[in-house]
Amino acid sequence: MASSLVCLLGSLAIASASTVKYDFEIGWVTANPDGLADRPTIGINGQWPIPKIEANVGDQLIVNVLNSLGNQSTSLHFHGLYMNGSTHMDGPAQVTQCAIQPGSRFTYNFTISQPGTYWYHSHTHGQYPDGLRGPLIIHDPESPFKDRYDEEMVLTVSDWYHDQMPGLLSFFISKVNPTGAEPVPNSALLNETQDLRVPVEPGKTYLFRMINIGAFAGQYIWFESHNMTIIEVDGVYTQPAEAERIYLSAAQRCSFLLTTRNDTSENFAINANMDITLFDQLPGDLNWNVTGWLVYDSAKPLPIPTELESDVYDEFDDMTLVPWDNQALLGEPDQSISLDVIMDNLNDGANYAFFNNITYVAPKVPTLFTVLTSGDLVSNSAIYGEYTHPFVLEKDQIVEIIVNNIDPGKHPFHLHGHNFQAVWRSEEEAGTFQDSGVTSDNFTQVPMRRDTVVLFPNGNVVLRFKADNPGVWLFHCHIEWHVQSGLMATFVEAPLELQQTLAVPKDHYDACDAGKVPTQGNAAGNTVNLFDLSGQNVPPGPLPEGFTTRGKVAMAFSVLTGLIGVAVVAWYGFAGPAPAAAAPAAAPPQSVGTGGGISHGTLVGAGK
Ligand SMILES: *[C@@H]1O[C@H](CO)[C@@H](O)[C@H](O)[C@H]1NC(C)=O
Ligand SMILES: *[C@@H]1O[C@H](CO)[C@@H](O)[C@H](O)[C@H]1NC(C)=O
Ligand SMILES: *[C@@H]1O[C@H](CO)[C@@H](O)[C@H](O)[C@H]1NC(C)=O
Ligand SMILES: *[C@@H]1O[C@H](CO)[C@@H](O)[C@H](O)[C@H]1NC(C)=O
Ligand SMILES: *[C@@H]1O[C@H](CO)[C@@H](O)[C@H](O)[C@H]1NC(C)=O
Ligand SMILES: *[C@@H]1O[C@H](CO)[C@@H](O)[C@H](O)[C@H]1NC(C)=O
Ligand SMILES: *[C@@H]1O[C@H](CO)[C@@H](O)[C@H](O)[C@H]1NC(C)=O
Ligand SMILES: *[C@@H]1O[C@H](CO)[C@@H](O)[C@H](O)[C@H]1NC(C)=O
Ligand SMILES: *[C@@H]1O[C@H](CO)[C@@H](O)[C@H](O)[C@H]1NC(C)=O
Ligand SMILES: [Cu+2]
Repeated sequence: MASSLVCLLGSLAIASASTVKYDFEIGWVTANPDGLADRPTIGINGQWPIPKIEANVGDQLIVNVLNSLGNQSTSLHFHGLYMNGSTHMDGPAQVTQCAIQPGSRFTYNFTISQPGTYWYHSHTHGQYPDGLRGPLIIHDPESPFKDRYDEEMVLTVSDWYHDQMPGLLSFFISKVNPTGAEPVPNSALLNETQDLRVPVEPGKTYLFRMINIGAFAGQYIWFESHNMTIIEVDGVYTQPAEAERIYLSAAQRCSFLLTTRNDTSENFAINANMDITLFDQLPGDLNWNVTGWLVYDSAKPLPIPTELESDVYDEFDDMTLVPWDNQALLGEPDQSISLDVIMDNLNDGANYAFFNNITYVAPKVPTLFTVLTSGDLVSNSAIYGEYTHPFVLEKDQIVEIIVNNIDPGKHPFHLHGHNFQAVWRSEEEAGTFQDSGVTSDNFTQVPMRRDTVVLFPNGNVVLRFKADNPGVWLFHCHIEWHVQSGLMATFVEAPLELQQTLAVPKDHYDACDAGKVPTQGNAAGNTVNLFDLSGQNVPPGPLPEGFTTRGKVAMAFSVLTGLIGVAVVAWYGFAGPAPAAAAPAAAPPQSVGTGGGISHGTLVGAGK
């Protein structure tokens, strides 16, 4: 790994902030982490898994990227970092930068102001599940827990597909998949392998930094005969909390202390089990669990995991965590944004994800460049286009986001540029927040904070944060399928201040030139009348009035499925270009879910 540490200890009086530099050549390698299939995988400097990034609080991080993929553009997002003063380094393509074209170089350069457990991944066209995902650890010499452990370990969980994302996505968002059934992973991985042995010594305390770097599956994680003492979630220190089992959704992190036993007579299984309630169908050959081991004595056997006595996992409830700093509930919001999560079909027959009635479509001009070139109109949300779903936040407002899940699936919601207070989370099936009768009197007075929170099926969450970080920040579900099907909104925070203070380096403009992406004007690239959105990128049109909604399509398909006795995921062909003429047609099984899999849940295809 080509990384170097350059100490910039200029003056003796200044704390030892360093510049940490990584040179990353992103390219294709072959990997086979589950031993089942070699596949082209996106690596760095010829390696996969990709390197761990490490720095200290206060350091300046420089990541020089060379895109050697040849056939795909890319970008890097440093998940959970505030990017305070450096929103242009946040990574999402067409939001804060243009994608890095094949053969091009691009430098990420920013200062890190926060300690904790993070990760970095591609934020371009659903690419990270193809391998471009790795840990990012910010060490803290001042950690309140620094005297509580002997050693630290980084441990990831993830899911793995044998097929590449471009092909999976063109199936997922298409008329042959009208219920929007997500491709089911082929395997679960622990630290990107299925053969993880963690050597431990007796009578020691370890700090484990666990990260779910997967695309889709949440995972239940536990260490047999050992408890965990949670001390950090998503970069926020917590009051120590004991847990037997935790749940990490895609993108969540958790650090915990684990004290080893005093004797070395046995080794113990580490379990990471994918949450199969997320899957519409369960392929018969899927092993959705992965096992690793705490190895006290390598001469002793590695035990097989103990089966749970019931199918209830009873994981630790992260809403009960109390931040170490005891930050109180933020006051009544200056701006409250209510987002209803809906899945529905558009007139191309494919299934999309919506916040309210909008499915995200990237603008022609990256939103940040619209901020920088829109003069006096910068605070008018209309210029950012309808389908980026923009919300302009004023400097230092208290912002509240209410998310109502009008969908029977779990969704892990992530906010860029901040962590938020999770002030309320309902149980499953509670309906919308507005109809539930819950008020701010019910909110947690010292709320748990993190940057990714799980919203339960047909439930709701209420989040609050202070708009003290000028930038363009996405709010989205972190299931990569749902990112691609549009479950995303754009927060344009303190844009006037941004316009006045931000200097974007030349290589960012070069990336746009190389990709022929305009850097001026509104979302449609219009520079004269910024309210003229003609030519903006749009989603497919709505289904014709009176035409079957997704629910009806799903129901019809379920009935059909029942009749023909095939419990595979939806295959459905529209008879012609006019959806009104739709007629269900049998189609061959897809490559991801092997045909003949066990039907999981009540109605195949009805739930999503
Ligand atoms: C890109 O290149 C990789 C590695 O050669 C190949 O496996 C993959 O199919 C290509 N993808 C596309 C979309 O052309
Ligand atoms: C990184 O940014 C700082 C200013 O924030 C600048 O002084 C420095 O030259 C930049 N380094 C690189 C390698 O771009
Ligand atoms: C997991 O992988 C990381 C590299 O990404 C490595 O630093 C770490 O030591 C591994 N963890 C264990 C417990 O082996
Ligand atoms: C873990 O915690 C649970 C509940 O607090 C307790 O019942 C159990 O004995 C603990 N197990 C170990 C190995 O400490
Ligand atoms: C290990 O031994 C120490 C010192 O005798 C004791 O305090 C501790 O409780 C023991 N730990 C376990 C898990 O038995
Ligand atoms: C995964 O683990 C759970 C919990 O122990 C168990 O019920 C299930 O049968 C396991 N699945 C497989 C495929 O081994
Ligand atoms: C969403 O609804 C609002 C208000 O009803 C309407 O103004 C807007 O055009 C709709 N947007 C889309 C994408 O349909
Ligand atoms: C909300 O608070 C009210 C008043 O304290 C209480 O009666 C009600 O049960 C709470 N609702 C929920 C869902 O906890
Ligand atoms: C960003 O920096 C400003 C100025 O130092 C500070 O007031 C603000 O709290 C920071 N925001 C975040 C999210 O760290
Ligand atoms: Cu989702």
